[in-house]
Amino acid sequence: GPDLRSALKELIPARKQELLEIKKNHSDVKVGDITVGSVIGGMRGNSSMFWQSTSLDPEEGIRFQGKTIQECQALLPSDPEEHDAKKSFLPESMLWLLMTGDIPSETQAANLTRELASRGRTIPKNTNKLMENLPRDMHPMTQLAIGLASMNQSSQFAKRYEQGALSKTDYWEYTLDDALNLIAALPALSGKIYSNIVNDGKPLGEFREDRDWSYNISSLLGMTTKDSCNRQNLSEEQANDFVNLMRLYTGIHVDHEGGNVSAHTTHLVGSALGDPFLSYSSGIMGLAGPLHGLAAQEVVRFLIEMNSEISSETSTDEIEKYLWKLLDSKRVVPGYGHAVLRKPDPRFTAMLEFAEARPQEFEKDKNVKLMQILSKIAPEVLKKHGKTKNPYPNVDSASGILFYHYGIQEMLFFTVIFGCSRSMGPMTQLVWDRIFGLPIERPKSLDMNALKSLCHMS
Ligand code: FCX
Repeated sequence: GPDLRSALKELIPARKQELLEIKKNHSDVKVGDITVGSVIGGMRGNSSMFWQSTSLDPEEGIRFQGKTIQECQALLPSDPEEHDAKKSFLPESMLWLLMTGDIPSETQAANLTRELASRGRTIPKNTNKLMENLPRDMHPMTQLAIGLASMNQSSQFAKRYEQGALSKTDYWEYTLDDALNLIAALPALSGKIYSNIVNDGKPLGEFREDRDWSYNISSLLGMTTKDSCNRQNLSEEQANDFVNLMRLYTGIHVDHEGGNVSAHTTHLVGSALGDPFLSYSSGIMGLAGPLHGLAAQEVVRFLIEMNSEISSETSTDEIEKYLWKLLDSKRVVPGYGHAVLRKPDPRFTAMLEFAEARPQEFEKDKNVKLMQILSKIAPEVLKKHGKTKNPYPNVDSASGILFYHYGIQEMLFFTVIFGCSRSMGPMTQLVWDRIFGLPIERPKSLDMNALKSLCHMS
């Protein structure tokens, strides 16, 4: 089958025609009413963004091109060399689905995997030098944002644009080139950051051009047995499981429709025709916020702390008491609740299933056990408490503690792994932004006088 670029080329005329028709004939159709509450309430419930490849259903959770996580798990190709029955699909397959709306064939997924590995083998010299010289104790997300922003020097889009040599219809091709280089560079960048933090900048593993993106992330974190330092002394099976955890995690964190901070920021910055590197570097800075990508580490701290205060992770009474104490002191239960979702997050369920499929590995881990038990107890307590609109676990409930289990225990680093994954949705959107020729984003803002006058206040 065709490669990604050719597949997109085939799709573009019809899709552009669709949007053109909507724009020409239906621009006056009303989407909804914007309330003052939404203007001062973070634009909640205000449908005002166009986003291609994912959407969030309050009941069902995230859908990738209309498909649930379970459907993706059943349909998307996994690594052909992986013979484990508990394997996860490749994030590369997901990228294909996001970009085209189609399930890739095994060959298409394998080719995209090779393409990313070949693009990611080296990162630009200046970026390397810069990363070498970053203070070892600099926040990992700052390091990632700096690394990505510095790659703007190699942006094909920026270069052609500056030369005035780019026609609007070609924007997307150079954007796609940059986007693929960006995604491909993330294993090396995140590996470099992790080695800065834990190994004084010395490499922890090797990049393999014949392996997949998640394998290379894992290897450069030192987490495979063959091509890395294996600081955690993982067995062959554990290392294999870790790569599968990485594939699962990075396969399902790619996107969460357009309005979340990292996706929206990337789109906004990109709408000023910033290149993919500058755009996603900004998205990464958004992801670094504690109300967004940093939540996973809160959960890990919370589980460890609770375990140190209760006599056993199976003691339901003590867990309930602990939760009430927390709620009575006006604190939140980390890893529970969601701004949009009203059911358990299917991403949480997928991570939980990963642990449940490996009982021997996790049965002695009291933090993972507590996470599992908590997911049954906390919703009941939160329902009784009666405040949160969604008493169920969100994705952050499970992800960090699984990484922690295998030995990635530098909590600030979790969000870097999130950042590797989250590149895929916003980069897909940026390519389509260029295909559609979407304009610069420029919502109207209102000052206090405008609000007061709308509310008939003097
Ligand atoms: N524990 C206790 N109280 C909670 C709660 C929780 N986990 N979640 C919500 N509430 C409370 C809110 O604090 C609010 O109380 P208030 O009326 O006194 O201000 C009330 O319930 C209503 O909030 P709600 O509408 O349900 O939730 P929001 O949309 O305002 O906020 C988040 C959503 C996710 C921020 C909220 O549920 C929360 O703080 N959860 C804990 C932190 C967390 O897990 N964050 C990860 C989020 C996520 F997965 C992501 O990355 O996007």
